[in-house]
Amino acid sequence: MRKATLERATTETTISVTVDLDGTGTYDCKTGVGFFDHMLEQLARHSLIDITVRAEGDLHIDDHHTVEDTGIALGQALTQALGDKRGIRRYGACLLPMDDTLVRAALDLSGRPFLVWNMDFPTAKIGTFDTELVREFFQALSTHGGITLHVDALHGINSHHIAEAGFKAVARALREAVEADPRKGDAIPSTKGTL
Ligand SMILES: [Mn+2]
Repeated sequence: MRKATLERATTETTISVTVDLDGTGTYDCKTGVGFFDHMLEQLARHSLIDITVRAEGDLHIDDHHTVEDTGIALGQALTQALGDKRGIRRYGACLLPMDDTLVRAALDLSGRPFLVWNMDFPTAKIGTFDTELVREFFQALSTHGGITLHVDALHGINSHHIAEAGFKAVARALREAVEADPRKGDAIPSTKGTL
């Protein structure tokens, strides 16, 4: 069963995350940050990974710790659920349009965290949400999920669309990468024999 449940508590946040890589994209995400919940729901829906998140963070300061630590916990849960990565496709990519916006995501479940981030937001905020936190989330996900992740906005004039297309593009790429490749059987998809 490619599932994981993880609890993470610090002085700043208390987070529990459950993922099921072989899900149907169901979600139940409550972080206290409305826009972020909306983004996590996109991540689940379009990756077909079932995701449950409960986060209680120091929102009286700002959303930063809650968003970053949720990325850490989700990354750790992904790593745990993937195990030794036997039989997966490993790579995924997606070119995702959303109205004015076009985002490209490409990723490798390499075990080597690396983020290449080329997303410019025309506004500093989406409602009350700081747009710079989108990068913070994906940096944490990449680091703790062992993901080489490239995300580029090729076009985009609306910050909500750019953020949402980013989450959807990564979700679609993730869906492909975690999927079983029927031609691979039980093989680990690396000539090194380990990922
Ligand atoms: Mn939206």
